[in-house]
Amino acid sequence: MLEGCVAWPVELAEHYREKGYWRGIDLGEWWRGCADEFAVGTALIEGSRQWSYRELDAWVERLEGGILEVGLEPGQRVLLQLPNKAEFVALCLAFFRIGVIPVLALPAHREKEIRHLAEASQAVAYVIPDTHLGFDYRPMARTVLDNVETLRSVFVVGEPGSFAPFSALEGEPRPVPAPAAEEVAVMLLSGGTTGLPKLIPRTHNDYLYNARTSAERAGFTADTRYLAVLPVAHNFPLACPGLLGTFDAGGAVVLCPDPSPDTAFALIEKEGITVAALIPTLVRVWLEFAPLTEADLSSLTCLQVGGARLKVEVAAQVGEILGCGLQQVYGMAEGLLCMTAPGDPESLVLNTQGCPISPGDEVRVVDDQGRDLPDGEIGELLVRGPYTLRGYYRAEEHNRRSFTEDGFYRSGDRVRRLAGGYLVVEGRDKDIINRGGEKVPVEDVENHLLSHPSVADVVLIGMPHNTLGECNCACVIARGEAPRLSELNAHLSASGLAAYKLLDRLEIIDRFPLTRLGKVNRRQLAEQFHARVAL
Ligand code: OOB
Repeated sequence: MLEGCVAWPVELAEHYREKGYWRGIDLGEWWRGCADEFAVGTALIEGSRQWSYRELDAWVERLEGGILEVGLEPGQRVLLQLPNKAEFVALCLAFFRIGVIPVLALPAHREKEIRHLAEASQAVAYVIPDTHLGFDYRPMARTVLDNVETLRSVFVVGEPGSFAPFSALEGEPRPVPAPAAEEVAVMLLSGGTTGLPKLIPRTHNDYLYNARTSAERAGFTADTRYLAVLPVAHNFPLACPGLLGTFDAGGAVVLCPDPSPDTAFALIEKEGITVAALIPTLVRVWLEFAPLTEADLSSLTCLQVGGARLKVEVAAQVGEILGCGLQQVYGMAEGLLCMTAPGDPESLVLNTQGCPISPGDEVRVVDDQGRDLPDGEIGELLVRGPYTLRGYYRAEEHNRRSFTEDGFYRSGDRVRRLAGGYLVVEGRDKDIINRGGEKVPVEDVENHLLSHPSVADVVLIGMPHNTLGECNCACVIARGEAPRLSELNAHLSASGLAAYKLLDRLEIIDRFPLTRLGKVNRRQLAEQFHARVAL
């Protein structure tokens, strides 16, 4: 396995192979199999562009040729930051086939995150759109290119400016040696509990199993028409079951350029969409607009919801208002996926986040001392299994804290297990704010706020929010005159932070409550302000 990654122990790997979880084929070979089997079926639709499996495969082959011609090699990392465009899909498949490893940045990431990702992955190339949602990625790419030593080239989908156009990655098809199924296929990003995102290496074996098994749990078939609403660089719409799961079943993927109900509802009618995946924040917006739309949403049979806890009251409205089934999805880029199934009793679908998709998933719920708890009690979820990482990329020290000695990943999520294995996510221990599904690492934002001259000290807490679930609230001890919210946000933007990390609220206080050890008592601070909001 790529240096800097942690492989599964030999016996466990053997076990996963024996059980048939790992099929020993790489994602390139898998895709070729899909292209052969579903040949003339529709694979991908983006706006007025459309590809059958065979047509998409022909494009992937041209890209393979071009990628090798520009000198990219198996095992090298390429930072990919594209919105929901067909180029993202074709390029990923071509990279999978060659063994070049895409590092999947989100379109919302800005200079700070991108530089970190390029450095941490030692990326040699960076692929961007020209502009997206009013942001020009090219000046940012210039700064990143100038500052990251390993980075040699930038490719642009759209108007390239001073960089290479995307078409430079297209060439003559040529034979390519297949990567090993045990090798890293893609790097995903962690929500990040300490500062900036960590890189999660996912292998061909494990990611294919992830996509296929979740597609089976969701009942995907060749009739599935999947609408990719969330940014496809995220694990949920990419492989849970998402794009890859839809391809595995021979269905069609429709790329949605933005998640607004206007755009999405029109596409549901036009393309006869059967499944879409959303975060809870968007579910609320869709439920609000569905009664007002003239679009026919009757083709929709299932809405998959995950990324943050879905309130029971909202869950109950999905069937009533959208007239489709609900499937709860509790997942993480690190691996473990839990889902409810289409035929599950309503009480489980509304109240739980499902059960693990694989019999190979070993889930433990433990107390503060790491002792296993009986069903029904709340504790931290630890997990080990055929598609859960064994270590972040090049992060030895962090790995010592994030994994038990016998390789269980400490999720930082607080869950309760019901008899039968269904899980309810009750909260979390880790220092992130789940802002409507987008994960905000508090330490990262705090560090940037500390560099503002009017901030003597700061603690970032998650504040309850009606639509987002949680929002970002900075509790600041001021130095001299108290800073204003707009001033701090301007400072964060100027530092190059993604927009979802900006502050929604600011509270100026005199001192922080402390624990008996003298550390800031974050929980008490949060409770103090939650109580105030509730007043
Ligand atoms: C998904 O992946 P990430 O890596 O962005 O975030 C993972 C974290 C989990 O550890 C948990 O804290 C939270 O997001 N989460 C949920 C949840 N799904 C994720 N919390 C409550 N209820 C849920 N249903 O967010 C992700 C990856 C694959 C599929 C779906 C979501």
